[in-house]
Amino acid sequence: MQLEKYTIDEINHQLINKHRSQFEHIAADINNQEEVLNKLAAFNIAIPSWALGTGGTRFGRFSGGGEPRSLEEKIEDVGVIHALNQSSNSISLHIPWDIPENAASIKALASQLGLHFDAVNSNTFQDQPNQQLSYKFGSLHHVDKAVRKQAIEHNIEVIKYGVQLNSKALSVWLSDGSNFPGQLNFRKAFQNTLESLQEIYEALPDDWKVWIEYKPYEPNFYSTTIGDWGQSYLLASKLGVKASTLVDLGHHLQGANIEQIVSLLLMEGKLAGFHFNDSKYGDDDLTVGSINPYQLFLIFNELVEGMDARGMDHATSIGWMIDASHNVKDPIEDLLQSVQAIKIAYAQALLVDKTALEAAQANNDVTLAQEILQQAYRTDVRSLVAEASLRNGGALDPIGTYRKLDVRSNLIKERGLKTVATGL
Ligand code: PSV
Ligand code: MN
Repeated sequence: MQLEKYTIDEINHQLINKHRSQFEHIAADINNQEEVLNKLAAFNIAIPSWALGTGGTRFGRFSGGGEPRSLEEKIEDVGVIHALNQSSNSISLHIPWDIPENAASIKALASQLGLHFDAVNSNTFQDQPNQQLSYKFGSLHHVDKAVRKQAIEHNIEVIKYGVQLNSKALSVWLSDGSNFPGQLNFRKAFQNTLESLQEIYEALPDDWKVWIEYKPYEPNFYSTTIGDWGQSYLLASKLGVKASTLVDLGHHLQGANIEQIVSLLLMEGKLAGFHFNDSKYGDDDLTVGSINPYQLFLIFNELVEGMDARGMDHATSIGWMIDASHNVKDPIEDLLQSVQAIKIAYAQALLVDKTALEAAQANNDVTLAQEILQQAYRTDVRSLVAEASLRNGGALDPIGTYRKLDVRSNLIKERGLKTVATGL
C-alpha cells in the first residue's frame, strides 16, 4: 500500500491554522529557528525490517492484522512511515530474516518510495533450518574453530547482500556468552571473537564500516562476551578505523549514565550510532521516549555538543536507528511515535544555550547549568518538528493522519488478519 501525497495534504489543511499559531508562538523565542528547522528536516532515523511485525516475548506473541508477509511489504510499510513523517528514509535488513532474492527489484521498489538501505545485520544468535553447526554455545567466540568459521562466513555473506543494496555498514550483535561460572574462559572467548571479527573486517569493502553492538545479558545470564561499551570499544580499537561501537539504549544495566558513554565514544571517534528504544527494567524494547524522555534529551545534548566539537554532520555521520519491539501497539504507529520522540529530543538539544552553559560550567554554577538544560528540555518543540515535516512534504500529525487514512484497515484488507512477519 502506498499513500498519495494529496491525502496527507488534505489532512494538513484541516490542521494548518492551529499549527501556524503554535509555531509562531514558539518560533518568536528562537533566534536560530531556520537553522534548527533545517537540521530537523535533514534528520532521518532508519527503520529495522524486524520491527514492522508484532513483537513477542518468550511467553507468547499476539499478532496484529495486516503484518507484512514479505520483504517487499516491509519496504512498503517503511514507505508509509516515511510518507507521513519524511524522517524515515532508510530500512535496515536482518539476514537471513530478509534475504533480498532479487536485489535490483528490491532497490527499485525502495527508491520509488524515497528509501535506501541502512546497515545490514547478521544473525548468529539463532540456528537456521539446514544449518550445519549449532550456535547453542556461541558463534564468533566459539571453542570450536569450525563453528567460528561458519559464523564468519555468514557475516561475509551478509556484507555481500549489503553491497548489492548499497548498504555501507555491517552491524554485528552477538548473543555469545555463558550461563554459568566456569563455562567459559573469558580471555579465550574474547580472543576468539577478536580473531573472527578480524577476518570479517578484512572482507569489508573500502567504504564500509562494521558496528559492534554490546549487551550485558540475555540470552546468556552469567556473562556476555561483548557485554559493555568497554569491551566493544576494545574490539573496535584493535580492529581499526572502520570499526566502532554501536549503542543500543536498552543494553545497559539500570542507572548507567548512557550520555557519558556517548560523549566519550564520540570524543574518540568510535561512536557508530544508535539503536533507540526505552526501558523500565532491562532490555524492554519499549517505545523510545515513553519511559525516560529526559535521559533521551540528555543523550542528544551530548550528541549535539560532541558532534559540533568535531565538526560532524548530525544527520549523516553516525547511524540512527530504532530497535524496539511492538508487542501491544500497531507497529507502524509505534515507529511513528518513536521517530517523533527522537526528533523532539533532538530539537530540544538544538535549543540548549551552549555559550551560557559553557560559562556556567566554567564558573561551577551548578544551579544555572541545570536551569539552562531544563529550559531547553521544558520547551514544547512539537510545532517545530511539525513545521520541519510540513516543509518536507510530510504530515503535521503523522499518527493522527495514519488513523484518519485508515491505513491499518486497508493493510488488513490487502494482507489478511492472520499474517506473521519474520523477525523476533
Ligand atoms: C539484541 O537485543 C538486538 O538489540 C540486536 O540489535 C539485534 O540485532 C536486534 O536486537 C534484533 O534481534
Ligand atoms: Mn539492538
